[in-house]
Amino acid sequence: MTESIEGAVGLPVAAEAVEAARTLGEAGALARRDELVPAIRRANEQYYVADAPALTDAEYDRLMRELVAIETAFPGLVTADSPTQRVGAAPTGAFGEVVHGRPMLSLGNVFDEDELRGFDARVRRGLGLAPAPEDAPELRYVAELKIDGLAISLRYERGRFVQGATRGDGTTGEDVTANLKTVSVLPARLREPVSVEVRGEVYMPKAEFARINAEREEAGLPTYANPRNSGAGSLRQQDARVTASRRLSSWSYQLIEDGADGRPSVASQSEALARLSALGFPVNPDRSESLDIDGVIAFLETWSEKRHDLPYETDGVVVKVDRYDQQARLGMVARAPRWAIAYKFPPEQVETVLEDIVPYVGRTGTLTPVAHMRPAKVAGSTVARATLHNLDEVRRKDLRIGDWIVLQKAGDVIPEVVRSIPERRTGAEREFDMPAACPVCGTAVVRDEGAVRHYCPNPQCPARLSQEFAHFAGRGGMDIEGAGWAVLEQLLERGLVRTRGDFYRLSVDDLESLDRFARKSAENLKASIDKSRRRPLARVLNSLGIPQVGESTAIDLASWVVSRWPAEGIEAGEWFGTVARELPSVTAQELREVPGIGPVVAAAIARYFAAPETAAVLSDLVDAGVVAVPPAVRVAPGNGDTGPLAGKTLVVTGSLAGFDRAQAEEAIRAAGGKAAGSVSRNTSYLVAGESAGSKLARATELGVPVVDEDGFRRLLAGDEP
Ligand code: 3BA
Repeated sequence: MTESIEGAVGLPVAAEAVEAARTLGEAGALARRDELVPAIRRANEQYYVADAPALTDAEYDRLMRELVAIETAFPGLVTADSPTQRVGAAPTGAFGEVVHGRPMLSLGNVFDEDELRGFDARVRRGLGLAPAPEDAPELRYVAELKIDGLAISLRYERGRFVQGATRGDGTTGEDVTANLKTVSVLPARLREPVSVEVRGEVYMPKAEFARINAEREEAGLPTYANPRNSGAGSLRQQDARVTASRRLSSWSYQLIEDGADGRPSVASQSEALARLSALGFPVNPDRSESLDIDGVIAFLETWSEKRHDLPYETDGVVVKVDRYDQQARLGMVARAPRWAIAYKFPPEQVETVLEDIVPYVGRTGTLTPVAHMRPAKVAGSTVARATLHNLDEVRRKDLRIGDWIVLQKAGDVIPEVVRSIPERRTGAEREFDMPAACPVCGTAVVRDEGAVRHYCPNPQCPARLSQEFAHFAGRGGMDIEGAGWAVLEQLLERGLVRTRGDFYRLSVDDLESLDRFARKSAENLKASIDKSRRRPLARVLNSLGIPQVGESTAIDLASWVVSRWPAEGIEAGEWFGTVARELPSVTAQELREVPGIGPVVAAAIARYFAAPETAAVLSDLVDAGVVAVPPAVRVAPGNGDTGPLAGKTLVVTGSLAGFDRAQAEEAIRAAGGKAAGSVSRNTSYLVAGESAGSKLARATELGVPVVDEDGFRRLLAGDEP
C-alpha cells in the first residue's frame, strides 16, 4: 500500500511521489511545474467554463498529484495562484453571483481498493482507532453513488425555495434559481416550513443526453461529450425555457440547517439523508449505510457493473464517515474534508477489430464514416457501430480498416473509437478514403474549401429525402404518430409523398394501398396526420431541419418571429401564411436580435431561408393547410379581463417541457386567465403534463376538460385546445 502524507498544500500525496519529485532537483521541478500549471489551468477552465473538459478525471488527477508532489518536495515553488491553492475556475459573469454561506468543498479521489484502504487507515488514525478490527462498530461509513453531474446548493426559507446556485469555485457560485425551478424533481415547497440549505447534484439522464446529442448532430451543432457537460450547459442557459426543455433531474445529499433555526436536527449523514427524504427532496435509494471498509468495497464491486443499468451516469462512489461528531474531529485538509473520499470507477475500454469503415449519407447530405466493428461488450452493452464523425477524425486517430482499436462509451452511452493500436498491425490493414460519388445517388461528393465535411450536394438524393422527411414527421417535428420508417419508405418509393405538404394530401385510399395496411389502420394514420396539422411554431421550425437549429434555438426563433409579426387578432392559419411569406427575406442582421443566436448561426439561418427551395417548402406547407400556432405572447400582466383566457380558471399539473410551473401560471395570467392550485367544478381546464397524478384523477372524476401541453399552447394562442 502506498503511504499517504499530507502535502505542502494540504492535499494528500503519496510519499513515493514526493521522493520522485525530489530526484528532479529544484531546476527540473521548476521546469516541470511550468508545464503542469498551464495544463491544469486549461483543464480547469474547460471543465467549469466551457463545459467541455479536455482531460479525463484520471489524467487531471495525475497532473494535480504530480504538482502537489513537486510543491511538497520544493515548498519554495508554491505560488499563491497555483491550481493547488484553489478549486476550479471563476464564474463567467453571465449570472448573478452567490457567495456560499459555507464554502462548498471538493472531494479527494482514490482510484483503487488499496488507496481506499489508505483512506480508511487515515480516518482511523485521525480518530485514534485501532487499524482494522474484525467488527468495527465505532466507525461506520455511508456509501453513495457518485453522480456525474453538477454540484448545486438550494436555499429554502420557511419551506419555500428562494435561491439556487452552482458550486462555482466553491466560495462563489452562479445564481441559477430560475433554471433550477424547472427541475421538476426539486420541491418548490417543503413538507415542513423550515429554513435549510440543501446541496446535491443536478444531472442529465442518459436517455435525455442521447436525445439531445442526436438532435444536435442532425442540426450540425457540436455535440456534448457526456451527460455532465450537457447537464452543465443546460443549467447555465440564459433562458430558463431552454433548461426546461432539457429534462434535468437531481439527487440531494447534504443538509445544512444551522441557519436561523438553531441546532441541526440530525447527528449523522444517514439521518440527514432520511430527513432530506422526509422533507420532500429526491434522495438516491441506491446507497448503503452502516458499512465498514470491507462493506464499502463490496458496494463498489456491486455497482461497478450494475451502474450501466441506471438511467443516469455515475462515475464512482462517495464514501463518508457517518457520524457528525467524528466528521468534526477529522476536519479538513485544504478544501477537502478528511472524512469523505470519492472512489472513481476505472474507465471501461475494450479492444476490438475495426472490420470496415462505411460512409453514410445523412439528412443534410453529410457523408459520415461509420466504424463497423467486431461486436464487443463495453459499459454494459454490445457495440458494433460507432460514428467516426468525418475524414479528418479518421486520419487524426490513424484508423485503418482491419486495425485493432480501443473502444469506449462517451458518457456511458455513445460508443466512441478512442484510437488504433498500431503495434498490432499485420500489414494487411487498408487506409480509408471518402468515395468520390455519393453511395446512394452517385452524385459527385463535394468538400468545401477549408471545411471538414464531405457531402452529397443533390437535394433530391433519396438518402437525404427520406431522413429529412423522417425528421419532419418525427417526434421533434410534426409528430405524426404511426409514420415510422417502413411507412415512410413506401410513401417515398411509390411517389405518394414528394414534398412535406404531400403528407397532408394523402387520402385514406392512398394509405390503404400500402403494404400491411387495412382500412382501419389507414384511417388511423389519416387521423394522426390530420391531428399533426396544427403544431406550435417552434415545432414546425424544428421540423424543417434548418442547419444549426435544434429544439432550443427553434423555441427562441419562434418567440422572435411572433414579436416581429404579431399574431393578435389574426387567425393562426392566416398568421402562418404571412410568416411563411416573410421569412425568406429575413437577414442575418435581423436574426442577431434573437437572444442566444450568434453570427454564425444567424448567417446559416438567413442562408437557409433565402434559398428558393425554402420558399417552396414553406408555401407548400401553407398550401397543404399546415398551421403553425404562435407561441404565447406576453401582454401586460394584470389586465385580468381581456385576453384569450379571460374568465377562465386553469390548473397546471405534472411537468411540461416548455414551461416550469411559474412560467405556465404567468402565461395563464398574461392571457387574462386565472391560475388555481387545485381542481374544482369551477376549473375550466386542467393542463396535464408528464406524470400528472391525483389532480388528473380529480379532473376526470369531475368532468373537467383536460388538455396536454400542445392544447395549452393553443388555448394561450386563443384557439380551441
Ligand atoms: N456526495 C458529491 N461533496 C458529495 C459534502 C461533501 C460532498 C461532493 C459530493 C463535501 C455526488 C463536492 C462538491 C460539493 C456539496 C460540496 C455525493 C456527490 N459529498 N454523493 C462530502 O454524488 N456527486 N461533491 N457538494 N458540497
